[in-house]
Amino acid sequence: MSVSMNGHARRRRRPAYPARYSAAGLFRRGLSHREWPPAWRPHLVKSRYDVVIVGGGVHGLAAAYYLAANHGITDVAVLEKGYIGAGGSGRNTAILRSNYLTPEGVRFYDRSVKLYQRLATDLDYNVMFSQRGHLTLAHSDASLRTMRWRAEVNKAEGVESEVIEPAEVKRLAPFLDVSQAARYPVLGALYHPPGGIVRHDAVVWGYARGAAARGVHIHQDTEVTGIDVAGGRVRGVRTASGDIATPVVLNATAGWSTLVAGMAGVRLPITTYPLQAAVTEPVKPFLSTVIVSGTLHVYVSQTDRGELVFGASVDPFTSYSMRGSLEFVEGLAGHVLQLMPALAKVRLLRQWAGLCDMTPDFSPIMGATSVEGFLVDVGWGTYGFKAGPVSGEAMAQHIASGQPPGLIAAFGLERFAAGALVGEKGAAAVGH
Ligand code: PYC
Repeated sequence: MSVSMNGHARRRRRPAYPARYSAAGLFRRGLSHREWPPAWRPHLVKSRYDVVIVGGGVHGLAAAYYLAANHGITDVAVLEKGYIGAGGSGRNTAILRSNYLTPEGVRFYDRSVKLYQRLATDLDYNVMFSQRGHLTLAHSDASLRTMRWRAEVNKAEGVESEVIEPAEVKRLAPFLDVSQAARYPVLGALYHPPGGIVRHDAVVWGYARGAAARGVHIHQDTEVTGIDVAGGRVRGVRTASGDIATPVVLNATAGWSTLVAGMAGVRLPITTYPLQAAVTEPVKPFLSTVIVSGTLHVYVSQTDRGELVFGASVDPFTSYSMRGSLEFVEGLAGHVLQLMPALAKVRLLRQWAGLCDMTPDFSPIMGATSVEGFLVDVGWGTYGFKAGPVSGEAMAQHIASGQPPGLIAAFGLERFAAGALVGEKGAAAVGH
């Protein structure tokens, strides 16, 4: 049993998965040539829901899943203007870590890593989380100092991180040039064994399937065009598929978070920048950790298929454009070759961009707003994907209980007026 928004006890629904995924099931379907049923069924948009979530990325879908799974709140619609995972959730470089700088950040992202560790089992969906370790390289005394600081905060919060010497870096990543002859010699690194990579589209589909199995309606191609507010509280949303009455709207968008909040008359201290990434052709496995260099503005990991996935810092201008640029790949290639000269002949396959909503302190904005019933889970900058599970869990708890859980209390919108910022820039994967 759990308690609903209006205080009534509800019985938790057992998930009615369309099909359980298992090795035996795979074998049986292979033999019988029977198709797998769809992961979830489409529904008509209803004229009323208990909760409407704007944004069908990992944050919105995770919130819907935990509302249903943890609190028995299933009369929930997720509205996505494109297809699920079309925004930041499908455009990030799928890196997970919790080696942040502030105690609030470390605790928060550590909970996310823990949820990711059991996500495949919870969702009955293989999200391919590989905890292969995460190395942030230091090329200057100043970055070594910040890494020691991060390592101490991490340890104090029970998160495994330590500063290691160049010889140990070389042992973990033999292809790195750690010689003193390098243009930016490696002086050490912050080593974070729990960090790794996950299959980002699987995370999105797994949450969508799990939420839908518990009664959540997922509406793709359903753009929110307006939010109705009267008497200081939210009343509903308008979409191209019809108006929806609801007492609770969660803005879980990235890139468009200020525009969606603006529909409810809420202003957010956010500016939006494109962040570009690229992937190479597959090569033999040689890189077993995630490597980040803030000085060289590059991070790289190798997928299970052998491709190298690269990213850099955000573009140096605000924009809603999601187009790749030649400047990005030229800069990226130069920096990658300084770190790993052996990659000179590897070809890029594809490049793309996503949108990052940057806040003044590089921490998210989560919780209530001045409009009653209108909540936000926004401002993720370059950290959004890794926070998906914990944000969904926390926002679901907030909606169910009417109070922000302690884990997100520091991330409220009111902190900007109160001057209680949570400075997390020092934990950014690359310079901004
Ligand atoms: O914060 O680890 C990170 C990250 C990687 C890519 C973008 N952000």
